Amino acid sequence: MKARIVTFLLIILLSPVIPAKGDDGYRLWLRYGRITDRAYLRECSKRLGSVMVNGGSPVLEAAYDELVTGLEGMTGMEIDMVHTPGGNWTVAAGTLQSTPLLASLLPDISPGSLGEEGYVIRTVKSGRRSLTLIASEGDRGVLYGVFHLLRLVSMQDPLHDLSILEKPAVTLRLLNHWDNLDGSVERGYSGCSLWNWHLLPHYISPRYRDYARANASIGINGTVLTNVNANALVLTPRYLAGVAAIADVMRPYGIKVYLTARFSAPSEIGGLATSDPLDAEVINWWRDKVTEIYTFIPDFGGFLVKANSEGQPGPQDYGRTHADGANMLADALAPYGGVVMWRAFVYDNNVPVDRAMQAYNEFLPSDGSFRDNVMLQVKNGPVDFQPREPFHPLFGAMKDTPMMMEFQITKEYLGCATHLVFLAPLFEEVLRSDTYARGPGSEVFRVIDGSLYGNRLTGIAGVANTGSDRNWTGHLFGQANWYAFGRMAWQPELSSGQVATEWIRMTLTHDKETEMGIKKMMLSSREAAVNYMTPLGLHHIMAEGHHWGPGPWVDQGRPDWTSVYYHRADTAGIGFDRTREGSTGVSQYFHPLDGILNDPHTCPENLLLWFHHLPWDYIMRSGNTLWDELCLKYQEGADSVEEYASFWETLQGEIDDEQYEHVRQMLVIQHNEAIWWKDACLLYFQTYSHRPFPEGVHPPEHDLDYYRGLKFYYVPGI
Ligand code: GCV
Repeated sequence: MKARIVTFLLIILLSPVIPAKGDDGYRLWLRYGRITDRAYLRECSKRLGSVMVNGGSPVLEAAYDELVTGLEGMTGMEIDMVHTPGGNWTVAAGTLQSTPLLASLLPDISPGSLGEEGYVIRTVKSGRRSLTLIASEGDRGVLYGVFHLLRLVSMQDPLHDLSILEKPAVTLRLLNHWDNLDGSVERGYSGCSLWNWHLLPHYISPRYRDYARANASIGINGTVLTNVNANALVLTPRYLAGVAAIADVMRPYGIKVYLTARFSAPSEIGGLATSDPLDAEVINWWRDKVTEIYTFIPDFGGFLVKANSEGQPGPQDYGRTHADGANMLADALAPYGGVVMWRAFVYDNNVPVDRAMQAYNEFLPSDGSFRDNVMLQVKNGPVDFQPREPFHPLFGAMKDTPMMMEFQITKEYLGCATHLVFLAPLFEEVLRSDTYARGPGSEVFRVIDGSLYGNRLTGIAGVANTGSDRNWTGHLFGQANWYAFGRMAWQPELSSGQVATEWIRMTLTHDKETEMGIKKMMLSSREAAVNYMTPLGLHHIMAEGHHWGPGPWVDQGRPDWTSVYYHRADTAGIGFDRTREGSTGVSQYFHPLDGILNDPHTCPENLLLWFHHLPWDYIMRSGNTLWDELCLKYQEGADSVEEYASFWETLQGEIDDEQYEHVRQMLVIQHNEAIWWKDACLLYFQTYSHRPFPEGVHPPEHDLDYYRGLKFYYVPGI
């Protein structure tokens, strides 16, 4: 013991006072870098030096392993592992059932109050000893509690008088990978897929475990491994063996695997003449297939399905409804406890109705006709992950169907991985929007957590931004979006500011001033991107196909895939009229929101052109004309990025060199692209407004033909 104390003191004395250099970002927010604050280290040594472990399940083993690795990494102490309750320990982590001592020290925690995933972290006195307890009713809760304690240490938060009780607000917290079996990732900007199907199941990349650890640390408990534009081959034994191998790595971290089900699989790989969901042979095929899947993966989570959407097969190919299709799969999964997540992302250019209204029209009549193990997975907005959209009107409208939120963490429409855009403000804005479905206070997060209509099944999904890049997400700040998604899936009421603070301290710095500057940049970055891409409610004006860069002039091909369909600019004005006199889109929202949106004077200005077509000289609340305001917003967006780049340059020497240089270069690219967006869009819209740019707007470098003529090949993510 004496030797250990001496070693510890030596480590404290010899600890470097500046952070290590050359961080390639692989460790994400789980860096567990050495703490240099000596007072805090003394506190750690007093409170966290020896851990009582009890219980040997794989999940608990993973929890203890993480606790010891994390604490040893951050403090330099060698952590004592005590195996008997009577020993001289200071931290105990376990379930209330398997560790009676914990239950006796926490008498107020009644059975059933924490559940499998909830936990308490509490400081208690036992004689003269001060103990830190982490307890749950399930192994996964212990794991989450351990990660919470490690977060506190990593943030150097106080460790005394802890009294924390946490339970996830949402049951299924999933990443959706749009990863293809050939290793490419649809809308992926961080390298190739994490899943190496060529080597699976025989080679298990160490990344799989680190991916699982990262997800568990933020409460993610499921992963859909494959693209919604599905390949039926993943349901064949060759691939199922690989899925099982991944599931084995995920299991100790409380993560279930799910797959996308290609609706035409019975015909494609089953040799059947049809994939009609009401056909007896098809029903049997899926039953047998599901049974086979569970022999490979006994805790398989279920299927995510994109059907009759953007060319994917589905029940409507056979004259059946979405409910027929979803229920058939749900019946096959039900005996095993599996779920179906049926996507509501459906629209058809042959339907002469505003695309933003089609999913609502399609699904509302089927409310209540889905099996109990079906959830409807709905994108946050009614078009497609635009920089800003109103919330999807299906939230609140489907009273008898569990609704699952789908956010996009990968930045398909937000500058790919190149732009620094912190998405927590977007998530927060959507989750806190009031649907008014049951009067004021019917926020979207209450639909998602099931409290609005008392749904038993609840879920939230994020389209992943991970890939084979060494730092996982391409841009270092992309990690913050993965982090934010997990934290807000666990607790949808969490604020963007809280999430940003956590991520910055765990990933970049503990210096207060640096932290505040980075936080300010992160919290304003989504609005900046909206401003230089699609201000005032504009949407879907990006280049076609790859979706990178501006393309307001796109007018060829499927009308609902063009830009002119959405901005509707003409000499009279700009914007999509979704009022009661227009497409009537506003009427899909509850009262009084429908009326608020219907009137341009009450409609939030950041959604004005989503709901209204207005003249160029329409007077905005600022007193500017619409044209001038539009121009100034574009300029403001580009200026914000210039400020980020200048601010970042002041951080040289304050944060890790490698991280500094990586972000510095990315911000230069982002600034150039922000100017590109501004110039291309303003020159194009000027051909309709016939007005000069107001004072303060920098003149474009090139003419419109130049921007229209730019061609790009091999943009990633297609
Ligand atoms: C996976 C958009 C994207 C597609 C994506 C689709 C979807 O259309 O551009 O790449 O397909 O959404 O969410 O299904």
